[in-house]
Formats: sequence, C-alpha cells, structure tokens
Amino acid sequence: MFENLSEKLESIFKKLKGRGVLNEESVNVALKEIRIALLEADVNFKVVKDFIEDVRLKAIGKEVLDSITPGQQVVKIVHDQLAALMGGANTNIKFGARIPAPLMLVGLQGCGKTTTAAKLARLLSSEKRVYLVSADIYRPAAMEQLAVLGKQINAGVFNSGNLKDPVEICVQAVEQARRDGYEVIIIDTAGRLHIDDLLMDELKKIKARVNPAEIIYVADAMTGQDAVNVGSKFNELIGIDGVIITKMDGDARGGAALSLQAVVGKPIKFVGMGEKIDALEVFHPERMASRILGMGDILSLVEKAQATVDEKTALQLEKKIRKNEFSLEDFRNQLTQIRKMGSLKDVLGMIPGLGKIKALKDVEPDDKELIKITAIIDSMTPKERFNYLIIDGRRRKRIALGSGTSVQDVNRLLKQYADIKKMMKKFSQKDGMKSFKRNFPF
Ligand SMILES: Nc1nc2c(ncn2[C@@H]2O[C@H](COP(=O)(O)OP(=O)(O)OP(=O)(O)O)[C@@H](O)[C@H]2O)c(=O)[nH]1
Ligand SMILES: [Mg+2]
Repeated sequence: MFENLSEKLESIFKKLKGRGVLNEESVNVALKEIRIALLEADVNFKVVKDFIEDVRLKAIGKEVLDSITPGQQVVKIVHDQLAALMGGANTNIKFGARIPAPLMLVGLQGCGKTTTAAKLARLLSSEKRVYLVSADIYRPAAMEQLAVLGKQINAGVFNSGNLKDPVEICVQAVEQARRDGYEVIIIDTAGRLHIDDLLMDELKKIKARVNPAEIIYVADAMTGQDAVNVGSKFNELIGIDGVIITKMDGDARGGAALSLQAVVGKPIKFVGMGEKIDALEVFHPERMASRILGMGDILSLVEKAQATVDEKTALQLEKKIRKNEFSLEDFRNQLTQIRKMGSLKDVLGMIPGLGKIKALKDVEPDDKELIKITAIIDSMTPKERFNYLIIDGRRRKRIALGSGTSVQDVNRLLKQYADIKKMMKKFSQKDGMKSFKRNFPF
C-alpha cells in the first residue's frame, strides 16, 4: 500500500535537504513534484490542487526551526496536511438510542461488504452484542457466506428461511435481533457491478423501513477514483454516514483513501487490511499520513524541535505572568499563536476552572477580528502596550483612528485584555502554574 507514493515523496524530500531557508523557489520545485506523485497515486485532481495550495501557503516564508533542515520542515507540513486531508470529522460510529442499532453496509459487487460485515461484528463484539443479516438474495451462497463467517466469530446470524424480499428480510431480522437482546445489527446488502436503479430502489426501501443508525459505504481501495465516484453517487442517492476502505493491504495506489473524505465529505471509519476476519482497523488519519510518508524519525524530530520552541515561549510567558507583565503585545502574540492551534475556548477549557470564566467566551477571534485586534494593538505606542491603564479617552480615539476601527472596538479589546490579565493574576497566585504551563503550550 502506498509504496510508490512513499518512495516518490521520500526522494523529493531528499532533494530539499541542506538548503538553508524555506524559500519560494525550492518549495515550488518540491511542490511540483509532489503534485505529480499524488496524481500518479490516483488522487482526485481537484483534491491535489487544493492540497498543493495549502502546503504552499504553510511552507513558504515559514521560519525553519533550529536544529532541523528545511526539507524536514516540509515533510512535517506535508504530513500534517495529508492527515487533515483524510481526517477531521468524527470517525466513531453513532449507534443512536435505539436498540438494536441497525448499521447498513452498501457498495458495489465484490468490494468486501460481506467480509467487512463479519469483521466489523467481530470488532464491535468486545463492547456490544452484534447480530448479522444478509439481504443478498441474488448471489447464490451469499447468505451462506455470511453464516459461515458469523459462526467463526460467534455472532448471531439471521436465518431468513423462506423469505424472498430483501426489505422484508431486514425488517424481520431487526425484530428478531430485538427479541434476542442484540444491541447492534449489521445489514449486509447485495452488490451490483454498477449503480443501477434497481439496487438503489432496494437500498432506499431498506433504509426507509429499517432507519439505520448509520449507512456505511464500503469502498474497494483497488478501484481508485471509481470508488470515490461511486461513493459520491451512493451519498447523493441514499446518503451515507461514513466509509470503510477495504483491500488496503493490496497494491492500491492510495488515491481512494486520499480523496474520499475530501470529495464525498464523509469520514473514513475503518480500513480493511486483509482477507482474514481480524484484518479491520480503526482509521487514524495521522497514522495513515505517517505510513504514507514513512518518515517517522523525521516527524518526531520536528515535533521535538517544535516542543522545545513551545517550551521556551511558555517559560517566558510564565515569567511575565508571574511578574504581572503580560502586555498587550503578548496578548496579540498569544492570540495569533492560538489561531494556529485551534479554538481558544478549547485550549482554555482544558485548564481546570478556566473554561468557565465568562470573559473568555468573548475572546474567540475569527480571522477578521484578529486582523482588527492586531491593527488596534499595532496603533498603540510601546508605552501604551506595556501599560494599558494610561490609555484614556483621547488615546482611545487616536488608536481607533489609526487602526481604522471604532472607539467601541478599542474599548472592547481593552476590556477583554483587562479581564484576562485579572484572571492570570489570580491564576498565578494559586498553585496552578504547573497545569497552566502544561495546558498553555504557546
Ligand atoms: N486483501 C483483502 N481482501 C479483501 C478485503 N476485504 C475483502 N476482501 C476480499 O474481497 C473479496 C470479496 O469480498 P466480499 O466480502 O465477498 O465482497 P462483497 O462486497 O460482499 O461482494 P458481493 O456480495 O458479491 O457484492 C473476497 O475474496 C474477500 O476475501 C481486504 O481488506 N483485503
Ligand atoms: Mg456480499
């Protein structure tokens, strides 16, 4: 899996070695090659385009950390961007409140639905009582296949007896599962060579009668962009909640895994890594990105370098807070830092007791607001930035004028800053500095 792509990327990054700065030219050369490597890996062209732009924005002009090379820095940026490309959304299965929770697997013929149904039952069975049902009345031995797999993992399998209608089979199976006290029922549906109205109608009917907690699209990694296009179609026509990618152990080029989330907009939840019943893994975008890049050593090196920088800044910040010297300039710098890390509320929420402070709820700058705040603080004199108490009405007017904002904007900012300063003072007096440092890694 991904071998070709991994090798290509590695050789691209090797060429970046030893260049002193992350300048536009060397980044552009690397990006051109990364673009080709991704396209060759059968990644959707629009996904590739956006990906390259994102990496470009993050890479160009970026300060290279002490102790690592520009090439290593780019590896890290590409890694994080790959992880973002494949992840983001919640990958847990939502079972909902109903018992049993029906999970419905859909996909084209041979993509691995039946195998995956059994694998998933096995994986879930550590926490839930899982029942299986096959709605495939078309392929001879399809039901037998599921029954055999079910036996291997000691899961209950619905016996459809003389029933001939897939919808009726599913409805009855859910009833049976309820009677027998199962918590989850996995519905294995029939596949077709192509998406056709008959199949879709049948799936729609099953959906309407059973009301699945989740519909999961099973994608065969070997079919590349076809798997992505078919996934979009399934999503349009019946709606899917997530994806399981099978046959990732094969020599698939990786395009499906890298494009699905971006194109279909649904999270990849599991990956099939072999024919055996235990070859199903929870999908971790980060780990998958590391696997693709195959440069774990470089990644940890960069992370260490970043942590050192963070630690240095955190120490400086701590000193300032202790001495009650947290200036408006620090405030601006921290806000900018936090934007890089995610929501301020989330960061502060991790600190016991801090998340609840009301003043903080207002300090959630979006990009526009951040530009405003930066403009306001930039329009202050160094003296004002260090001691906000001298900023009287006249100065406020001047600052508003200079920054193209209003006096109300300036007032609001100063109030936020004052509130935070107050809170920090309280915090530094308590014995909370340790947890503050741990949770404020900027
Ligand atoms: N290598 C590998 N093979 C897999 C994986 N998942 C499924 N297969 C194989 O793919 C083939 C088809 O799997 P099935 O589970 O029967 O596929 P299906 O979607 O139920 O097929 P239909 O019911 O005919 O539509 C079988 O030979 C499986 O062993 C996987 O993750 N890795
Ligand atoms: Mg099947």
